[in-house]
Amino acid sequence: MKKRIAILGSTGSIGTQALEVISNHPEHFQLEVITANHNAELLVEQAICFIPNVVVIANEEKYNYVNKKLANFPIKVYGGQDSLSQVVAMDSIDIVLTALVGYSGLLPTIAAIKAKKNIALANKESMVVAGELISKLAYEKRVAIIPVDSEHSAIFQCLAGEKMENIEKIYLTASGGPFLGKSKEFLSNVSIEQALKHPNWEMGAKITIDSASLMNKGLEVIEAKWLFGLKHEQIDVIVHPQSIIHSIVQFADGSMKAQMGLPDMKLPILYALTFPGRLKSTFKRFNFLDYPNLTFEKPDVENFKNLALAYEAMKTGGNIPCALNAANEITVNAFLNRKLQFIKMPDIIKSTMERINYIKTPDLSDYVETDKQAREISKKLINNNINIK
Ligand code: MN3
Repeated sequence: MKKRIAILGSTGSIGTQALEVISNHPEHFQLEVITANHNAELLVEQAICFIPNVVVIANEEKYNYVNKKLANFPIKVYGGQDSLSQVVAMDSIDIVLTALVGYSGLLPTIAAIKAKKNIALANKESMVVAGELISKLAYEKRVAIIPVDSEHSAIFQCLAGEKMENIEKIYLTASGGPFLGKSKEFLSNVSIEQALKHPNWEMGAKITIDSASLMNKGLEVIEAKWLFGLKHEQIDVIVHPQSIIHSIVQFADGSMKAQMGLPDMKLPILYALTFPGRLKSTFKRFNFLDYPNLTFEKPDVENFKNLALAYEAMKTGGNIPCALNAANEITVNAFLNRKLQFIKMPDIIKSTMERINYIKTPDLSDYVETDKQAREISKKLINNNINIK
């Protein structure tokens, strides 16, 4: 039986790579649903190529365009953000790949879990914002959340056949991004173009900036806590600039397992879609002699404060990781629009975390409200260009 797949965010970096994976294995996968936020042209192109059952364009202004272009195809077209949460509940879906960017993935992810769909999770922000709620819900509904993030896929693969209580700790590897080893002076003057050049991974703009600021690793620490049910002291980050070891689990007896391979997101995507099985792929194989030196170093949390802020948010818990995420989305956007210096981003995030009302055990409406307020606070801080210590 073919696995029937919904891809939320099919026009992004993960979405397009997932379509590549699916088209390489037509005998195993069937595309049921694709969705996009703004990129109507690419969405139409993908729809004509794959003929899914349903297409959703979240931006309602582009609905007429998509609907007209697909009028002669046996494809249902829906528009609007709310449609995402509805289509994920369709009977004809086995697994939902959540490849949306940022907070926008939260409600559709929750809707998919409520409809008892297994999740291939590529939207780490939904776990950062509401990891406790999502993992509880997934447990109640007996739904598997299979990570697509390469580090978490690595941990997940290392844990096959293991008991969770035997995990001593995990090491999430970090490439260090384009500014690894750079001084504070250098970081004070970096341009958007410099920040968008990642040494190892080809990714969307938001995650590439997050990688440069180490916030991506911070978000991944929180994501790991909820995916694997870990205490914060069990999660460590180690910089590994070659991005060959994707992460490591250390067990109670001291044994360590690592998952390795050339950096290519298609591998964790394929694994998430085939778990617990594996399919043969033609991905380029690793050659040890091309990498005679795999190196490791400590992350620089002095110059890259975002990683420390994420640990702090995780330890405080409640709605603070949600505030961290919202503030980060606003500051990344401001940086990309040349309204905020790269080095100022952690100051805005820290101040937002301090200004938000702390809620220890938030429900979904508290998260929605926290996200809204944190965005307003961050925008104000950026606009006022307040001198923050
Ligand atoms: Mn990652």
